Amino acid sequence: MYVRPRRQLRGAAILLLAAGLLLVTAVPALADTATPNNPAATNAAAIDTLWRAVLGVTVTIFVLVGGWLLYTSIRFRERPGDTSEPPQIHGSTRLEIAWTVVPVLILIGLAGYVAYKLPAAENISSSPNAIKVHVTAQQFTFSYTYEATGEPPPGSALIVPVNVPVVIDLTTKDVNHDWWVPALAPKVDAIPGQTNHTGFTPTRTGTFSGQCAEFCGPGHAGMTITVQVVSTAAWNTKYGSLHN
Ligand SMILES: [Cu+2]
Repeated sequence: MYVRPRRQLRGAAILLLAAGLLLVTAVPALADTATPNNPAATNAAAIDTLWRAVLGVTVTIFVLVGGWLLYTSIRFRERPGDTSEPPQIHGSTRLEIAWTVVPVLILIGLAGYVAYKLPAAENISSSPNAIKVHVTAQQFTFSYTYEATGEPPPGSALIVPVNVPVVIDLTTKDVNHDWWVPALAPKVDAIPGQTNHTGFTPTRTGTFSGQCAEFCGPGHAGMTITVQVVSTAAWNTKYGSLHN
């Protein structure tokens, strides 16, 4: 007679459950692999946290539903020689209410968490110490001017000090563009005749690259962005005159 591999199946179900739980709790350890960026600013960190929360919830649901589907299709499959009719069940009000209410509650929870985190992602500093930069987009470059001095940075990169909020005013000379450095700040459109705002507070030094994120013509692919976050010492000795 055929022996049902019940133990293995039960083991697999428990493993799947554990995998789901692990994904939720261990996500911070996977920050660099589970999300597109290793954030370098408070704003990007908030976006990253949101990403991981949504990913954690959805992956867990996928593993649980997919695992249950797999388990039941193996556990209750037709077996050779067994011609008996399985129990015929027509509807279950309780189950149907549950699978309607539970997803709605999950979505409300996620929406609430996003609404709670969004201000940190979009936060544009009103601090008087913030470094204000005018970013001008045109086919196919971004150029920068420090508001305090009207000076541009020495190269093509925007240079800012670490741990000081940066406030960006974004305009365009021609068509729509979009300033986006994923490790630092949310993307923001440059729209003709309008000044848009974004900002970020860098939390570590380094060179961070981005890209125009709005198709703007044949040179769009080459419309790159480089932001150099320098130490306070380097800023004070080398670049402070750009701002003060
Ligand atoms: Cu573009």
